[in-house]
Amino acid sequence: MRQKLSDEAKALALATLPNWHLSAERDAIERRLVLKDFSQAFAFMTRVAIAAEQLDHHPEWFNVYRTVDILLSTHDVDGLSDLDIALARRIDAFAADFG
Ligand code: HBI
Repeated sequence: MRQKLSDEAKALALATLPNWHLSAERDAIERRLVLKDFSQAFAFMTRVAIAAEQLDHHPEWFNVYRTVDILLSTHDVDGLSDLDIALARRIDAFAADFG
């Protein structure tokens, strides 16, 4: 069973995820990415989708043209879990590939 992250664990994790911030509305983390164009944004999203399937953990996201807004939270615990942190790290690695 997934465990919900404590406030301390959240703070420690976020200290290592400088591109992410806590959502104002939910127990979640958010990041906005702006890619070079729509094609790059969709290619990025495709890589994230494959990682999400591998982790069996999926983002809540919104894409308009070259911008991708991502929110990560764990439905099963109605909050943040270590899977959100793991997926955030994978997302940051993909983002770095797109420059
Ligand atoms: N993705 N963000 C998120 N949160 C979940 O709880 C979750 C998921 N993807 C798949 C998944 N849970 C399944 O493991 C469960 O719905 C069975």
